[in-house]
Amino acid sequence: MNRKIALITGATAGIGYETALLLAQNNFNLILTGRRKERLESFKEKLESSFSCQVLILCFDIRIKTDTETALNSIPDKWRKIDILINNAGLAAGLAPINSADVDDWEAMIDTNIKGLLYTTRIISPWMIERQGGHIINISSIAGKESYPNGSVYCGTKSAVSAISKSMRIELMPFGIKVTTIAPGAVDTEFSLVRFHGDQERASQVYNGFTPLSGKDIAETILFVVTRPTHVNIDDLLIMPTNQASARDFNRK
Ligand code: NDP
Ligand code: 8X3
Repeated sequence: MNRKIALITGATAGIGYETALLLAQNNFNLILTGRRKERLESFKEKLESSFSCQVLILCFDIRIKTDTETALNSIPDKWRKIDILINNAGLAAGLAPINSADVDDWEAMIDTNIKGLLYTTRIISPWMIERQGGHIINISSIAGKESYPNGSVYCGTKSAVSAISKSMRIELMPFGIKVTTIAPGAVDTEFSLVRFHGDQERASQVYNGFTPLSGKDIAETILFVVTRPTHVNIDDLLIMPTNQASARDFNRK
């Protein structure tokens, strides 16, 4: 395989989906993960027929260590030359204060956003070290830079992603491996629908009165980041809608 290989976690929707689409258009082969098997299968078919790239799909729940290990260790040898790992799978669950939030929501966020990212990186990074190269992109959030009320655990997980990412960068630098943290503001994906447990009405209110980022905006940023020359590492990127100036400041019309 002459094309570069990118592994994207959480490619069935939103940022991961749009990034897969754009990387396929730009001559990457892809390893795509997520829990929704039918989406992965139809996406693979679409990408392979539209862009003549090769796509390997892995269906697993990233919260479950053994499932993640089994799926990633099943990657055939010819696919293990992973050039780019995009740790994207993640979620917010609920928006509630510390005294009444649902503990199951907290566990889902911690297990997905922090532990899933760690399980994945623990398996893929040694393969990159062996090849003395690669690029890991960790999707954090504005919520990792600024905590907001009712978001303690989501903000905590994204703050953890940024902190882990900084250590990774230092640890992996001697092996020629790049590490980039990308922190988006509001992106209109399935994110809010998931956060509000399927409440469409509440989810749509999040983006009322301003134009949010799209998954494609983040995909284009990722494409820029992964196509810099070998000596350039984009370390830490905050990307916001024009009408969002902080986690809580929006200019809504
Ligand atoms: P979406 O809900 O649209 O997509 C989330 C993706 O993560 C899906 O492909 C989903 O796949 C996957 N995923 C979630 N939980 C699991 C799990 N347990 N196991 C495997 N895969 C999982 O959201 P976004 O695209 O917006 O989110 C992508 C990342 O961007 C997240 O880390 C999020 O925190 C971050 N982010 C989002 C922002 C936003 O405003 N949208 C802003 C800043 C950061 P499936 O359900 O098939 O398993
Ligand atoms: C998603 C953006 O502001 O809802 O990470 O936390 S926010």
